[in-house]
Amino acid sequence: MQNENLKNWVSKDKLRKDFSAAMSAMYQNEVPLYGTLIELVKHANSGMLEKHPELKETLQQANNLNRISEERHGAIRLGKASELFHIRRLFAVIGMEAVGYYDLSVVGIPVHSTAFRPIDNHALSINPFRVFTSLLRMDLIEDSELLKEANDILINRNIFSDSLLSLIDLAEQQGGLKDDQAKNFIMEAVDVFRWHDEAQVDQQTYQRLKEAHPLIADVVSFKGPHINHLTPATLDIDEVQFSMSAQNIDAKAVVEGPPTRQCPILLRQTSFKALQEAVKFPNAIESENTNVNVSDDSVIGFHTARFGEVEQRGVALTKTGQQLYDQLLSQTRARIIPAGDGSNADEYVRELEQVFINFPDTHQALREAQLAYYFYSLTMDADQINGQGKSLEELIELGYVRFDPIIYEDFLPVSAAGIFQSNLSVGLGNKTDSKGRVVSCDVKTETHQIDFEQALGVDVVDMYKLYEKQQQQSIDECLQFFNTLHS
Ligand code: OOG
Ligand code: NI
Repeated sequence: MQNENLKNWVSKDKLRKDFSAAMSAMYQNEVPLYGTLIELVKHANSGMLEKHPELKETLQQANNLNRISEERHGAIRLGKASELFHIRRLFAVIGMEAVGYYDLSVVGIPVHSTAFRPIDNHALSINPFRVFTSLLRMDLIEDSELLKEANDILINRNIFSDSLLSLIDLAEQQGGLKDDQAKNFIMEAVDVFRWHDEAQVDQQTYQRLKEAHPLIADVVSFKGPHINHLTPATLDIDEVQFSMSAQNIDAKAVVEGPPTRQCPILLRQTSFKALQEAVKFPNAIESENTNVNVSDDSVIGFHTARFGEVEQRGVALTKTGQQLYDQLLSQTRARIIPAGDGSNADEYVRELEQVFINFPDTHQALREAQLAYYFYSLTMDADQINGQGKSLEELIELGYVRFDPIIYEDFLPVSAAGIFQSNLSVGLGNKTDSKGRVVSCDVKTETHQIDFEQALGVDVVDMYKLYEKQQQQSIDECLQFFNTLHS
């Protein structure tokens, strides 16, 4: 009976694929410019594959070619611990786990975050959909009256429907969902992230929340955690950045992350800026003591939060590699911080490129210095020799084993802060944010991780362990091949 049931579960990978597609369709509908961005990305990607057959081969070898056109991430912002707890359960149903902890308060943004994503190779190759998920740090609201007000609003907020919570319960109990349950689940889950053009606070409250921080207003004022952007992956981010401005799309002034390189590392990101959207606010005077009927008595205002982003992913770095990256980025930003209006963009890019000359830029050098992770596989010639007893290095030298970059699947706190800031129009270009906190890139991550994990209900997964394991497994498989073939 148990086995019979098992056969009927829709796989988590399929659920994630469907969810990601449904989210993309909803967002293209809500933000049509996102659809334009997808077209630009498709164009840039096919151009790149045509020009660089070797890139195509590399992607194919590491099982990453098919996912390119599907690949995307999104971002949401949550207001309270229980929301994070249930969001974790929701994403688990579609095979996504919380990986990494990012404390963005140290870069001037009052949130801490994780990325929900698939963690094993097979799942990643089918669909790598990720959601960068932030939880508001209410303890950073200094005004105690406003804090109480925000808390009261959030306590009463319920972002999950009862039927969605039941489906999550069911999936946990059964170990999966059947076809019709899966369809309902996707529909209900996507609904959580839908845009609501009616605020749940009056305009005065919205303004006060916004003055405390625009992010607080974005979370507390609305009925749900609207998806604030989706991000297709590109193989040529410079081309997409260029084509956005060629089409008069209001793009972010600089691409976040490392400079353009022969061997892309980590993650580069850019976006078109957030749109100004009309929002209905319930009328303030009446809402003091009555339940206002929003549709009858409302005020139109504006909110700026939703945008479209694009990303280019490169090789994952080891801790040593990440330290070198952090150090070079700090060095650059100690000299120049990109201004929000783009006025020093060229200068910033020149400085960044200059400083990053110190980051090796061939895969051979990156590998030898153990700065990056690689996926090892057999070449076509592998079965023609007796490689028994030979070391990995010898096998590479002889041309029987090849190595290809393991793609970075995670995020970068300083880049994330840059994305937040350019889309909230706060702080960027200053060394301090609106609260006078220093916007630097010396990221310390221990501080509030325990609180975050308590809210989440589990510990976050260590990304380095995942990359390490992936690399080691590929090495073991290669060596095993040579040691069993001729024994
Ligand atoms: C998240 C910003 C961070 C990224 O790609 O680094 C992010 C947000 O705006 O909520 O999505
Ligand atoms: Ni993003």
